[in-house]
Amino acid sequence: MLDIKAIVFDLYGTLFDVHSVATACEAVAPGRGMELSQLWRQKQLEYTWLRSMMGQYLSFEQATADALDYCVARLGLPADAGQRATLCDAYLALQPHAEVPAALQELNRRGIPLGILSNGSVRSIAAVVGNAGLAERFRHLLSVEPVQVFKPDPRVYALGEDAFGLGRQHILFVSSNAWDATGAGHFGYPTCWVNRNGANTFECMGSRPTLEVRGIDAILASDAWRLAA
Ligand code: 2OP
Repeated sequence: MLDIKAIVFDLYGTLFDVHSVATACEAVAPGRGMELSQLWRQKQLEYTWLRSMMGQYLSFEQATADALDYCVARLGLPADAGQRATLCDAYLALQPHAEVPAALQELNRRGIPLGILSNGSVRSIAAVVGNAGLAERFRHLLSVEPVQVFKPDPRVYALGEDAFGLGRQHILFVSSNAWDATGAGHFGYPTCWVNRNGANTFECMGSRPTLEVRGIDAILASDAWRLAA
């Protein structure tokens, strides 16, 4: 039985719906808003992986803006600088997934220390969490900025151990991004994959998450671990 003393959440996609920006995308690409949002998210992640491998760190926000420039060109969209800035700003006001606020409140009630560990900058993480009124739910908001490299580099995941002062075996890492849960599991965290879209497979890289759920509320009911502050 795993003795979980803290829970660390990925931000984008896990707690917050990155496709909240699809509405703003629709204004720039009528009828292609979700297509733009999905291509934008994939290219954003690709750019973080490439930047880490190149040893050329820059902010997640810059990677997001660069990815948008790619999408505008790739899809042939007439988006001027102002429209692109408006779209990037939408990433600062993402909606939490429906079950998230109540689940976080219940975890707080049980006294489980919570954190966020994200590729986002310190400023962006604070903006997204603050705009949703959820800042007080977390003991730590952790950005990759101090280590100047993106997930799934192990140096990023180590930030969670350092912040909570706990061994990784006592920290549950929660992500809806299978690649992120794979990286966290490789680092040594027990992992919970939030399979929000009902994907029919996890990553095929030789490991499985400790638990697969459809929403973070299922963390509370799982018998895979004991939750004890
Ligand atoms: C994160 O929040 C990009 O979803 C990833 O770190």
